[in-house]
Amino acid sequence: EGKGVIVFKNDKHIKKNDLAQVLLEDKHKSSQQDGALNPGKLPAGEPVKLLNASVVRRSAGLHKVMALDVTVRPRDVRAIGQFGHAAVVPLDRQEESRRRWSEGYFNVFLSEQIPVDRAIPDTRPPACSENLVHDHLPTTSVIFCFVDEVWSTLLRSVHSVLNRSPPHLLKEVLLVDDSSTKDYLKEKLDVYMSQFPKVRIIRLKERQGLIRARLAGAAEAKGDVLTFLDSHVECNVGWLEPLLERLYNDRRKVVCPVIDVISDKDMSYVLVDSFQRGIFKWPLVFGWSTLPEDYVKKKHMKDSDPIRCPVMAGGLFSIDKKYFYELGAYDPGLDVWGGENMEISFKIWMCGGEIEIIPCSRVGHIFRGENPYQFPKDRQKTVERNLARVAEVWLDEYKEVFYGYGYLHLLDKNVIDVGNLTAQIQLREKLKCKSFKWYLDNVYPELEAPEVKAEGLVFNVGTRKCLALNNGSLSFEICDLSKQSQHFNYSWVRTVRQNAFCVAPLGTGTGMTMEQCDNTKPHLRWLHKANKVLPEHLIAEVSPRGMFQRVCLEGGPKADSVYLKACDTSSPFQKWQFTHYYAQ
Ligand code: UD2
Ligand code: MN
Repeated sequence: EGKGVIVFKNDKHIKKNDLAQVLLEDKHKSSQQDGALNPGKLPAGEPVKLLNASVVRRSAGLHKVMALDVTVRPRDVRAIGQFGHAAVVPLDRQEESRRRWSEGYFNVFLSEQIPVDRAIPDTRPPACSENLVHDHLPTTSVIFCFVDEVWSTLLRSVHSVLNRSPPHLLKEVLLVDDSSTKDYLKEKLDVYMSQFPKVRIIRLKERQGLIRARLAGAAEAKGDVLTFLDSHVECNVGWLEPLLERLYNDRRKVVCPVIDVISDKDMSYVLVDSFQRGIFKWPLVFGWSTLPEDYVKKKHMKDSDPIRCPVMAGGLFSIDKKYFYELGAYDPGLDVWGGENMEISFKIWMCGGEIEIIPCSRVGHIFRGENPYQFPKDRQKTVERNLARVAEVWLDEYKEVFYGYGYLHLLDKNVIDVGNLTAQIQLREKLKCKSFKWYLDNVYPELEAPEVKAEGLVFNVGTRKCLALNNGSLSFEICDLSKQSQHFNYSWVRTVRQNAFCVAPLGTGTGMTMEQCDNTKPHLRWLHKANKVLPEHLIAEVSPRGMFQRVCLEGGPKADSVYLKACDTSSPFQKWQFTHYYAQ
């Protein structure tokens, strides 16, 4: 005992082990110097316990996660929303509360009534408070980007970080103002924040969007780790150390807290279900999904264990600063909002890193139905363009799945300009990142991602023959699976393809030709539904008599020919079947 010895009292984690003592070299030097609470401090005379080596990787410098929370015993216990309880709008203020909803697309009125440093329930799994972390963890810069954020939520976000982070680990709080238009976010904010030496405000002269705003924050950051947060959050007790601990043990891990829910309606702080991970569905739509029960069982997972995530939600995560730049940070060509979570997630996994949710770290977030700020350009077009950039750089052949699931129109060069991708593609090469197929097979095998919609022989019901490509021209042959000339793909972008060549119509009543495939050419697209095959660019064609007339692909009953003819549902010569269908 004495110098360099730390005592753990009532430590369940340690009690499990026969060896119940631990020696620490450098007893919380930094935390004491910084005036932080000393978690290991105990009344004199307690027995010294030793930790088993299997519990402590390094024999020294551990302490129990700090339960720093100056708000546990709040000054104003009767304030509304206190302890994360639901708040109620008085009858005579309901009209006002409704009116002010659109200031932030949540209950701005209630948010204003709730203390900026309210207490919230500790939603961590019970085991978390017993976990050990290293004394000398890397420091972090916490970066909040915001544009026209509501005053009360911005303040509550900052207070929650200041109140619940060990001071020696919190290098600074960077507020990146992405050219807000609201007056209160100017001088008033400067004055308010000047009471906190750790808070710095960075003002962007022009609206950059959250992606480039984060890059601006990162460029200014002095901490070892970057921790990004949305500007309407509440960090919970003990939120920071588990994140930093995980990075400290492996700097290629990118870690996210569990995102608890702050109700947009009554501002209550709500715990979310365990074992949730971030996933996406086509076309790159983020979502949450519960880990399959048998997976949890097989891996003997506890609710406090880190959860591997195919993609992160985007807003709240910690990453080693050097590693962030090694990965090439974000694609700076992404605008305003959206898609950057996909970009960084694919990049991390495919280029050697990992994404995890750390259940012992909890941060509440107000999920809002609408963005409470203006988009400089059309919102939908902005998000689509960002996603298309991500698809073009990271998805390899699977980008067709993305486009096929609802973004086909983006392939038309006149519709969207995704901008220059050279730097991003070069980065991927430089980092020697793995393929998207590798990512699907290894990180997200649950996702259904057939490369094509259908493939095999193209059988015509009327002729009972199959399409064949010989010397550049199409004809019918007796079906024969062993002949490669009879194998075609029906792709996600709806081309009928053999190798690099795609079936193209010459025009109504005429035959077919083969063209070099080019996904940007609408006339190479075929709608294949209910056995019919229709040339898409002719679907809306109007006949000379002004009648809406559809044309279908037909197989010649006598001659070995394929041509377009007015659709006739009863004709077997217009019925086509591929050997295998993977998706509709
Ligand atoms: C989610 C993420 C968000 C981001 C977004 C996709 C969470 C909790 N949130 O949407 O961080 O990844 O998906 O892009 O995972 N902002 C700016 N400039 C802008 C637009 C927004 O600074 O031009 C700020 C905004 O004030 C906020 C943050 O960026 O603090 C995220 O925006 P959001 O809250 O509207 O995004 P959210 O939560 O809907
Ligand atoms: Mn948000």
